[in-house]
Amino acid sequence: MRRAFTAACRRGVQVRFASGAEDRLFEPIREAVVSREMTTRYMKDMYDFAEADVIISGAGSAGLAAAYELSKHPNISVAIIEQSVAPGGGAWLGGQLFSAMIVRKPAHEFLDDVGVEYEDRGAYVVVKHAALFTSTIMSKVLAAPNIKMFNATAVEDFIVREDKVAGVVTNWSLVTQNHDTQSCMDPNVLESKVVISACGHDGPMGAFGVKRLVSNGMIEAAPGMKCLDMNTAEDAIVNLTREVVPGMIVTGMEVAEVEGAPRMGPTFGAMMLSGQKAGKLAAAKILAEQQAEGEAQAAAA
Ligand code: AHZ
Repeated sequence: MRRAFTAACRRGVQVRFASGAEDRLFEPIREAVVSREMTTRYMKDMYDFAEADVIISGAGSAGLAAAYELSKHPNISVAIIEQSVAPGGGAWLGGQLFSAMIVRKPAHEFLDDVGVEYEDRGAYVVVKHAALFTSTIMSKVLAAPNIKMFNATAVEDFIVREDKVAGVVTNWSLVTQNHDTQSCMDPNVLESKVVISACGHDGPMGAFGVKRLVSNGMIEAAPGMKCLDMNTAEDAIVNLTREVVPGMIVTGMEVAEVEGAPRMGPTFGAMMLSGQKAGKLAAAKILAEQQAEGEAQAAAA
């Protein structure tokens, strides 16, 4: 049976590849090896990132922009937690599921930095497909040695100590989605010095971070995004990107939710510059802490 299958496979092969073996294209491998390669790496990542410098919740355009900024700091460890199997949030398409991504200046400088081509239209630029931006920034973020993305994993809650956000509580997204149908399925935890919440506007999973701050009594309200006004919205989102409570910076459309700012609809510059600002704020905090720790160690020596 197996020999017949192998012969059929050989008959079906049209192209010769370099490996040279007569009866196969691919180098041999044991299934257990594949399993161990995946599981040991994943478990080591979970072990290493149980304490991260920065945790980014949500890998849409704002979360990825924050991660890209932090990729410039190899000594800052960054875990991205994305509830979806496919990271990227709403940035795979422009507005109303059209392809082009409109980016108002000066956010074209961020595109220059990431290396995304665009058509210059004066006050704004156009990326020919939003997926070009998202795939390019994601490839750079994922290749950065200091960054690990855990996708298909949801932030379900926060670690809060002395009124400071000190990490996230996570679960496999499929588990998170089934808390109502199963008895208690306890979560995992990752500690961090800073959490960047980039969960997008309200929706089935959106605005999770600020909604949890409200329900935990750490902020009074998240009034929700106001109606669309591109010109007001984009400046507001970037200007209001800040550490909302100690240990948690909010970026992207989640800023509109917590501040009651207008939405901008299908223009993405504010997501890029808000994410970049969140990354810079987080980096400044961590680098200051690292410097203080270094000085304390030097003084003790
Ligand atoms: O899956 C979500 C998405 O990828 C993820 N996310 C949400 N809740 C999560 C949770 N744990 C882990 N609890 C979670 N991940 O967060 C990501 C949010 O991406 P997004 O594209 O929705 O938000 P953004 O703020 O990066 O970009 C918004 C883009 C918009 S919406 C808009 C408008 O409606 O007017 N305009 C723009 C430019």
